[in-house]
Amino acid sequence: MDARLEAIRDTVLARNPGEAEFHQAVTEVFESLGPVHDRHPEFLEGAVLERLCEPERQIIFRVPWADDSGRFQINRGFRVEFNSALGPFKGGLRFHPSVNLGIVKFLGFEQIFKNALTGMPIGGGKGGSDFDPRGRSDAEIMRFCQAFMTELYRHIGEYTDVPAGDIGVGGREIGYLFGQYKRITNRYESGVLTGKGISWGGSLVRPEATGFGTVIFAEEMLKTRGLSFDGQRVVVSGSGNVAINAIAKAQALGATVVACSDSSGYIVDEAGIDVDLLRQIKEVERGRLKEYQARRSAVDYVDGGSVWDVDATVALPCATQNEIDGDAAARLVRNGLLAVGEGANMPSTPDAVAVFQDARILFGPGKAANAGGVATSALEMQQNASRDSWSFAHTEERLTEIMVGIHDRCAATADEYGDPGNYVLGANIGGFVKVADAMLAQGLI
Ligand code: NDP
Ligand code: 2IT
Repeated sequence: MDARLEAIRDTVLARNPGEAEFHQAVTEVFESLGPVHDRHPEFLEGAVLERLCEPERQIIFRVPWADDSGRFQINRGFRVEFNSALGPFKGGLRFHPSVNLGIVKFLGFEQIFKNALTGMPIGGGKGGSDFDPRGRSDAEIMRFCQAFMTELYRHIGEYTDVPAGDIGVGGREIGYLFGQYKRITNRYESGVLTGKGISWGGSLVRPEATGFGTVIFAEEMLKTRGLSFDGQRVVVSGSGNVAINAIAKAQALGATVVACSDSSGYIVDEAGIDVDLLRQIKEVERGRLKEYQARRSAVDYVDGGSVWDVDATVALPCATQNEIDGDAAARLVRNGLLAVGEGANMPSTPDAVAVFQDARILFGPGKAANAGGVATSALEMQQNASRDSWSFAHTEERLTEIMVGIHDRCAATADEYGDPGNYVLGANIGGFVKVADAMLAQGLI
């Protein structure tokens, strides 16, 4: 890392002790930015990096709610409003027991660059709670969401901060959150949340957008080597929103997706995953992946273990951060891997990224490859602002244009900085320069 940037990075780490994932995300971005600072001394003079690493505002709050037996439960809520240079803070809410400030800050930090890469007018933020939705009734989920919004509402708004979903937060939760926001504020402010239902201000394609977008991005990478998804053997991790839609799109493009996972285990279905069955189990019944095996022939279920033990030519990690380590990456590379498209945020450890890059694997980092979700959220905001709703075909066309655009910008930036094919460099520099220019133009804020 460039020595000037390393000194700034060390200060950031010392000021935010114990926030391991935030440290990892900051370090990874800084490693790309040395050459930009050679060309743009004004960024150092303007203390852009120091400002970027300090969120504009961080909100931590108590979320008190009552479970079905009447017992009082207390969770912790977070919203980190990281950077509003390009637009209102924008980013998802994660409900998962692992959520803490360091995780919310890593996600919010990544979101700044991701949102910049989309070319849409959105700043970066993220939030969530250590609430565990697993095993909770619908009524408990509703009461939790209402309690969460009872504090969050005062900090958000269509021109201020626009949350959406992430792990553990999908259409059901956004519905309860929106209902409570409307009740408290007495305003039908559609643009305050994205990922809404279609009949009340949502956008077609938003549910599919992240998974579809990741595959579109990976397809563009494959094209640079004269390849495509057609005929590829694909492994996807996770079996949530991003994973299911990535599987559907990859198979629509002619690939066979042979495996996917949840936090308990993974399935291997050599005939190609039956997406309708997977949706039925995960989205309709809210069941566990294990149930897939009993309902289809010739399927292996491996309890525990890592889905990255399954060979693939294309890997699409769509579960969570740091799920592929250096050893898993090396094994995949030895066994014929061509490309990785990160549907999740930061799923590859720094060691894994190094293995992929050293082996010249096509590697699409999350902040570029999974930007289709937030980009389509921005399309939802556009539709809300104009009180319009677009067709599936039109919205999907916009998503495709945006993903191809992000791919091409990352590739062009990597070329410009002398490291062709390095999408990590391209995404970090491309996102950073846009935000940095806007921050300088807006003065010392
Ligand atoms: P979901 O809650 O719909 O699904 C998450 C999936 O990942 C589940 O299968 C879950 O398994 C698995 N998973 C979650 N945490 C862990 C863990 N600690 N260990 C192993 N498996 C885990 O979330 P999404 O599909 O929305 O999100 C997946 C990833 O994509 C996240 O990294 C998210 O930040 C990222 N992302 C999401 C976007 C969106 O639009 N939703 C946009 C861009 C990125 P289990 O059910 O067993 O917990
Ligand atoms: O990580 C992400 O980009 C998301 N969870 C989606 C954010 C959004 O505002 O749609």
